[in-house]
Amino acid sequence: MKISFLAALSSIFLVKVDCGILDPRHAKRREQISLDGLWKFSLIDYDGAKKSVQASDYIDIMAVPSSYNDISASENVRDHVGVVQYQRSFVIPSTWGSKRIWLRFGSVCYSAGVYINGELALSHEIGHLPFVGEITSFVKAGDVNQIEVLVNNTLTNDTIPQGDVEILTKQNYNFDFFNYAGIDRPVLLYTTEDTYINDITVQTAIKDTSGIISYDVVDIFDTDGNLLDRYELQFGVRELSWDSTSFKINGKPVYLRGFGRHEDSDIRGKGLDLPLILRDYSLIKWIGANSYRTSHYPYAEEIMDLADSLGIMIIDETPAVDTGADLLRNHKQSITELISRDKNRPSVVMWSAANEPSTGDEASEDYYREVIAHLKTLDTTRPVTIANNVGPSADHSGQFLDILSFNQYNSWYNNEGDFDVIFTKVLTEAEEWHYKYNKPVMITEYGADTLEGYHSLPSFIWSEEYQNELMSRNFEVFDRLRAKGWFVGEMIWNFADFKTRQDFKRVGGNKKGIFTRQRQPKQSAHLMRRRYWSLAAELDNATIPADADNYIIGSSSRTKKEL
Ligand code: BDP
Repeated sequence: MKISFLAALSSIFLVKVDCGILDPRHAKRREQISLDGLWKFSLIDYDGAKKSVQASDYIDIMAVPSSYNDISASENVRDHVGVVQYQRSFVIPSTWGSKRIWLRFGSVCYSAGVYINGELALSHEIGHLPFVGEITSFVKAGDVNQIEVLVNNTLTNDTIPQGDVEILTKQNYNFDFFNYAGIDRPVLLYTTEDTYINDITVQTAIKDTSGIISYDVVDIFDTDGNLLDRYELQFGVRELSWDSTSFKINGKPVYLRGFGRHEDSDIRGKGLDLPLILRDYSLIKWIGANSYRTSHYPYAEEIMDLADSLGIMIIDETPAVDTGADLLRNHKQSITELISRDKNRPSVVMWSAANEPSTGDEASEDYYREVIAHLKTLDTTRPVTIANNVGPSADHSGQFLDILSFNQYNSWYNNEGDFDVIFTKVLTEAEEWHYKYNKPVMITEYGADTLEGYHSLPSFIWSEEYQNELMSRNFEVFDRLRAKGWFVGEMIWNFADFKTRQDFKRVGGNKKGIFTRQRQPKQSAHLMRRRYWSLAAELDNATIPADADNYIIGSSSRTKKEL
């Protein structure tokens, strides 16, 4: 098949698909076939021809789910700009002949055109979000079928996030994480009857000591009483509220202690990796955090399911990172798809409409009025924020938000080596946000790049000691702010080191993690563990784990019996 690069670039795949949509794995009457595994893979040149496969270049097989960039040994694959093609065959059982057949992708980055037996069946743009479509008329039941997926990673001024293509082989972007691409999340075929459950909305509240659950769909039966579809939805009973000084869950003020994170790891990039996900949650529990932000895009449904069941609070962010005020259509669409996917999740306690957008521009006032109004038409039960790096005096977005979040990199991108600036700068900015808009405030990013194993006394930039000192100076001002009664959370940048584009400022990626990319602790993780558990003890009555502090002299958090 010959593919027009320009057609793919402008995403003119015209087939409508449902977005958001219930995850079929929780449906109890549907048959399912996973298409995860090894697919044939090729790069498509900008003129539409398949690139020739050199033996030394790459293998023409790709794992699904995974990002394709770091699997191959070739920079042609890693740095490819434009379209790649995935192909495989699958068998539809003959028993599916009487059913409706659907195909669902957890996420394809950035846009996808899906061909079944040579015909365009589905298309979608915007990465990190699921899409599904009916393919009954495209497949042959009881026979072998072919699927091809064209994936385009090109970012332009209209995509979310934005980028620009300098020449046809060079993609530029400003955001600070590698532009991984591919079929990053699972691919599933499944069946329904003619009548099926398309959507469910559950809302919960607390009245006195009772939980109230409202929902608008149950099982579906035909006229003879046969069960046609059943969906089991995990939900939690809780009520969120907020005012000018606090953010509350079930009437109790919450203080968020967590991280900004990334979906990122060696080899698989942003591809779904269940062992990694479990390791991350194990570390989040170990360190005593209660929350994180899905910086800077929606994370896999498997990650969100675990947050729901493990009781971790999420600030759920759209893919608008470092964006200008000129991509309204896609920005609103990403919010629609994100909320339809995550609206029933108890873990999601706040929406983040963007990270570090240009809210200092005058045009951003009308832009964010419209973006937030759109978000509020979809959900009013959760507060909305933006992680801002434009100071409050220049900002035009705070008037539309419920909670004000800011990112500040003192003693890193300014005043290197001088920790004394931290206290005043953080205090001043937080107060300015609060007094300008009379709303609760939190910090969503602060931190320092740190090379694990590099030690320096006195502390020196990039050393483990420097990261610790910078954190500890921030903790001091956070505590002063907490005492003011309207500071509702702290999130360090970042949970773990992660890959970025090639850049002289980055040594093997962004190293602001308190864990390494392999998910081992830097010295700072132990410091953070003592802080987060101390906050948990003070605010939530939690018991600090016995091993949070080593015994030194005279006192210990271990009980006498253990000693
Ligand atoms: C912030 C961005 C984040 C970057 C971080 C950094 O929100 O994506 O990775 O800076 O520079 O401005 O480490």
